[in-house]
Amino acid sequence: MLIRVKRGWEMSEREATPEAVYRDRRRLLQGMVATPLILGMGSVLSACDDNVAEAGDAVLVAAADPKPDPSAGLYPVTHNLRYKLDRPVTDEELATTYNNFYEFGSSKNIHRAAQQLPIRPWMVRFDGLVEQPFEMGVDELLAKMPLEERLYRHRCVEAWSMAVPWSGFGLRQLVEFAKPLSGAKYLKMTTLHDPDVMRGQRASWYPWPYVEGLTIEEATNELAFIATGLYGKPIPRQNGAPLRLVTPWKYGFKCIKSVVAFEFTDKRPVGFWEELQGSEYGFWANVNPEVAHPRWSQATEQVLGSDERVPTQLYNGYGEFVADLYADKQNERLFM
Ligand SMILES: Nc1nc2c(c(=O)[nH]1)N[C@H]1C(S)=C(S)[C@@H](COP(=O)(O)O)O[C@H]1N2
Ligand SMILES: [Mo]
Repeated sequence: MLIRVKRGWEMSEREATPEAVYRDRRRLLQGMVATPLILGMGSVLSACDDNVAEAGDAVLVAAADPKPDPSAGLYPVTHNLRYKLDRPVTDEELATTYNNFYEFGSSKNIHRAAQQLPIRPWMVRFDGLVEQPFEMGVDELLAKMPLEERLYRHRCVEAWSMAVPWSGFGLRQLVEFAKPLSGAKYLKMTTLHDPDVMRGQRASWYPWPYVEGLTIEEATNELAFIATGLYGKPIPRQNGAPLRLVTPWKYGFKCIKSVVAFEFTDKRPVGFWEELQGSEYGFWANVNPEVAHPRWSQATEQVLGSDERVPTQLYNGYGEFVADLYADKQNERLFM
């Protein structure tokens, strides 16, 4: 059951100037009274039935949010024009109501449950192979980092994709700030563990907490980004507030949400999905249309908000930035 599906070609004006248009849209949305109009103005829904009821509700959830994000005054931030899209920006309603965040459940429809995530106080730990381990509150960290906005494509290993404006800072800046020792080869990141609010963490067959890792070379590549905002506002809880990794050339499961710890190490970290099912999800997880997942093809992807599939691109189209990282690793399982 679908309410309304727009095709990519109906959105050409947004493709032309995506950032200007989504800002206008947002202004429009803010001036509107909640609900029926929101659906009416072209909320774009995927083929998944259980999402149909959700797009309108998202507005109510935002209004009922008990604690507004104290970092709201930082946004919007300067837009970095270096990173271009080849497709329309995904509708905000869709990108914030169709989520993967297993701490709140295994369906895509977790955005309401995720409003329970306590995003302040939020302490971040920097440890392992660093000059001096330390902890810092997220607002202090935000004040030290150079915030900017970037448009990136996002490709989930499940073969759906979106394109969104993240705000945040380069992971490279955070790495430099942490002062790793020369022996640090990898950066391991860990999500908050709080089964009282993250009910999914009560499911004992998952290896909680969620962790992910990158090599230091990957973490200091210019594309690696820590998102603290989305659509010119603080990043919503369901998208990984208050700190979420974004590595647009890799499958989405690498983009760990709600990070509380950055640990520098000389041992390759085993990620949540790799631990669970290493034959299907590995450490590198670079996007490649020619390397199928054991249970499905990766050749094409479903663009959220459109009923069309488009060809998937090697490194999700970011090869010019990252292909060099892997030149000497051709015997590794780079694309899974
Ligand atoms: N902590 C944590 N991070 C996570 C996940 C998760 O379940 N838990 N899911 C990952 C997957 S599979 C994807 S595709 C993206 C989804 O991000 P989005 O909901 O903002 O689109 O988050 C990633 N980060
Ligand atoms: Mo994903």
